[in-house]
Amino acid sequence: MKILVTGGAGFIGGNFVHYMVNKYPEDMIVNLDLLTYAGNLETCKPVEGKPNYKFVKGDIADRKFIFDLFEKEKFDVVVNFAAESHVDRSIEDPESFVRTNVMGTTTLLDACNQYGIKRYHQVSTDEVYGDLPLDRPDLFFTEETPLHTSSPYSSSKAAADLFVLAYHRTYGLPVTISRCSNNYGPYHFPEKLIPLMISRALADESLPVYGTGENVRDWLHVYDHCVAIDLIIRNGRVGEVYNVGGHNERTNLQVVKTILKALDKPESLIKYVEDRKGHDLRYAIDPTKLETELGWKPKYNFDTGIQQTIQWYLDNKEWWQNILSGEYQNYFQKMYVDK
Ligand code: NAD
Ligand code: TDX
Repeated sequence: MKILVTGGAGFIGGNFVHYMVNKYPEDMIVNLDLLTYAGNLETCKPVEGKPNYKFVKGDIADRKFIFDLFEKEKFDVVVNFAAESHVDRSIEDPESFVRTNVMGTTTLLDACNQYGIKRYHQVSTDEVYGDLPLDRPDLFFTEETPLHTSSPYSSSKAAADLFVLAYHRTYGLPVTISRCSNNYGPYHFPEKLIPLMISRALADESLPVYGTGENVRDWLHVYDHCVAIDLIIRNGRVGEVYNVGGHNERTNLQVVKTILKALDKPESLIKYVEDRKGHDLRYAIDPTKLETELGWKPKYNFDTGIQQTIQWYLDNKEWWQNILSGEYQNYFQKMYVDK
C-alpha cells in the first residue's frame, strides 16, 4: 500500500510515521507537511533514509499542488493529521484554522474522490464534543454525543468532520474518523501543557496554570493513539467515527505537580494566570466502540507513561531547546510575557 500521511513532521503525525515505517516495511509512507512553526524535520530523523519512507513539503490547502501530487503518487490510503492544533493560537487567529483545518481537509477529500482512494482517515479530537461538567464524573463522550464546540480550533475540527461524513454520504467516499483525547509522549511541541511545563521547570521558570488548574483532561500516550489509527484504517467500518481514550483523567494541577515531583522542583514555581477564554472544563472519552469492535487496548497508563515522557525530554534536550530558541520565542513573548 502507498499511504499518504499529512502533518507527519508534527507531534502525533511524526510518531505515526515512525510507527508505520517500522511496522510495515512493505508499505510506502509518504509524509506531506508544510513545516509550519509546529513542523520539525528533526522529528522525522529516525526514519530518514529508510526505503519505504519519503518526505514531501507542501500545503494541504493548495489545490493544484495536492491534485498534482495525487496524480503522480496514486495513493491507496490517506491519513490526515495536518492541522493548526493549538487552542490558544486559535483564539488569537481563527482564520488560519479555517484555512488548514477546513479548506485543507476539503481539498484532500476532493483529491481522494477524483483519484479513487481506498480509505481516507480523518484524525479528529474529543474537543468537537465541547466539555463535560466537573461535578458529573459519570458522564463520558460517546460517538453519539452531539457536536458542541467551544473554541475556534474545535469548531474548525468539527466542521472538517462534518465535511468528511458528507463526502461519505454524498459521494460514497470510504472514510473513517477517530476522535482522540489529549495525547502526550515524545516530540510534543513545547507550547502544549506537558512539554511546556517540563521545559520551564527544568529552567526554574514559573509554570503558568490557567484559572484554578481544576480543568480535567483525559491523557493518552501517543503510541496508543497510533495503534488505534492503524487498526481503524485496516479494520474500521467506513462511514464510522471511533472515540479513542484510555480513562486517564487528571486535573491540570495534578499533571503539573507530577512533573514538578519527578524533576525534584518546588511547587512554588506554579503561577496561576488568567484563564483561557471559553476554557473547556472536562474531557472524558468512552472508548467502548473501539475496544469491542476492533480489540484496541491501551498499553500505557498515565502514571508510568508520564515518567517515561519526562525522561524522554531529559534525554532529548537538543530537540526541544532548538525549538525554544526559534520562532516560538516571539509567540511565547506575546502569550506569557507581554500579558
Ligand atoms: P502539531 O501541531 O504538532 O502538528 C501539526 C503538523 O501539521 C505540523 O507538522 C505542521 O507543520 C503541519 N501542518 C500545518 N498546516 C499544514 C498545512 N496547511 N499543510 C500541510 N501540513 C500542515 O499537531 P498534533 O498535536 O500532532 O495534532 C495532529 C492532529 O491530531 C491534528 O489534526 C489535531 O487536531 C489532532 N489531535 C491532536 C491531539 C493532541 O492532543 N495533540 C488530540 C486529538 C487530536
Ligand atoms: O500554559 C498552559 N497552562 C495551562 O493551564 C497551557 C498551554 C495549557 N494549560 C491548560 C489548558 C488545558 O486545560 O492545560 C490543559 C491542556 O492544554 P493544551 O496542552 O493546550 O491542550 P488542550 O487545549 O486540552 O488541547 C489538546 O488536546 C486536544 C491539543 O492541543 C488539541 O490539538 C487536541 O485536539
